[in-house]
Amino acid sequence: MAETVYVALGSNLEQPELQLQRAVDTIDSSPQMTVCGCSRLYRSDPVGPPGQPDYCNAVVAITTTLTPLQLLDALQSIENSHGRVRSVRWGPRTLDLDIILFGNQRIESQRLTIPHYQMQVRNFVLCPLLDVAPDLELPDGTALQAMVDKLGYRGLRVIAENYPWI
Ligand code: ROI
Repeated sequence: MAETVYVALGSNLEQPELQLQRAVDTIDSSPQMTVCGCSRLYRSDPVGPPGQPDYCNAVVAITTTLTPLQLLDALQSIENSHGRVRSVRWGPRTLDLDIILFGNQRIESQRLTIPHYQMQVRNFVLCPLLDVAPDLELPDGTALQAMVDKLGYRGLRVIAENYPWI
């Protein structure tokens, strides 16, 4: 059965806008994933260690018949093919692709926690998610809109309205 999945994208190195654009192009050209919605493109103040460049953030909705772990593998191979090197925790990165919601499932495994464990406190995830899923409720019944109302858009700027962003 195909599930609707939301994936958050982030980059703050090597032309972040281009990194996110190319990542969505790659996801969409994969036979196992179909992009069915795309947020606006945001620039955001870095959360984490200071002194790193601003980020670009976005969220895509996809449908897929892959299992959560198969999807994680597919997204990690896109991260790697885009030159991602995992180094400093919370440090700068070329491309981050995080599964934030997988249908209505809750998953707690060694490799995967869904809903994503920090999405509730990250407006650079929640605000773009609201663009693609304005009526969304989390598996625990919380309305996304209420979470966005709580956090606000502080530190976020919309830099492109519609995909393709560049
Ligand atoms: N900060 C912002 N603004 N956007 C991100 O995508 C992002 N990703 C991260 C950390 C380092 C936590 N900070 C971020 O992984």
